[in-house]
Amino acid sequence: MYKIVLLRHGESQWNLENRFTGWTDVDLTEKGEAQAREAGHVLAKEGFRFDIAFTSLQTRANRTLNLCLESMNLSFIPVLKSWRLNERHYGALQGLDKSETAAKYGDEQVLVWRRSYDIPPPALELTDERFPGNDPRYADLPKDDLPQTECLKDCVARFLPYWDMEIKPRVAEGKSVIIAAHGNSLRSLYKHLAKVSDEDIIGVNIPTGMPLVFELNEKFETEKFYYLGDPEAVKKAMEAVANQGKAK
Ligand code: DG2
Repeated sequence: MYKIVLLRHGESQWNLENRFTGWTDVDLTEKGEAQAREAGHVLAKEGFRFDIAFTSLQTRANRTLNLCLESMNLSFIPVLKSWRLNERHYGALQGLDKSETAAKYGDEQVLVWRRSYDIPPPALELTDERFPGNDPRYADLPKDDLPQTECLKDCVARFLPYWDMEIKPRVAEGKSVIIAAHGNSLRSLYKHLAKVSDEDIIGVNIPTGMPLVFELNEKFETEKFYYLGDPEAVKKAMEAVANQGKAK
């Protein structure tokens, strides 16, 4: 039996401001930092101990991981970072207020952009300063891998090879793994591990800073999955995420 932990970063500045973030590199709020430390405390209390960690190339996930590991006295473990764990690219929506966008285009349209499996938000122009090709951290990526927008299907397509090639083999050799990433990049892995259909993934919302444990058998099939922490608080946090895309 293998156990892996998925952790969405703590509240970011743009989560607080309710803006579409995607590949925009925003930092954690103070509340987000506290959530990250608290996640570490909860994990330690539940007896978790990690051998290796994986995260994106984005500050909010990197810092969440560091703060979480620090509060577990595990700052020394190896951390592997990849753009493949980055948040789904939100295209031309990046920077816009989610509620204002819903007021302008309708709740239904925003739900499609946020949660549909295969309909991407409007794409960025290559000349747009938000295009990842303008960010030196992605300088080594092949041009074709640099997104102008992504739907969840695109995110699954880039995340799963990394899961198969880098993360899964470590788990199989007995390493205890934590993955600190983002709402939608983690929904990609969630969909795969929990075998969620393209239709049902629309209803899955992952809250910030709450450790999500997957228990897998030797065939890497999910036996069960659950959040650590108060179930009521988890439920409320999931609903709050769902409601972020509604007009006020
Ligand atoms: C959020 C997710 O990403 O937003 O890109 O706005 O997890 O990095 O804060 P994260 C964003 P929703 O898809 O839940 O609107």
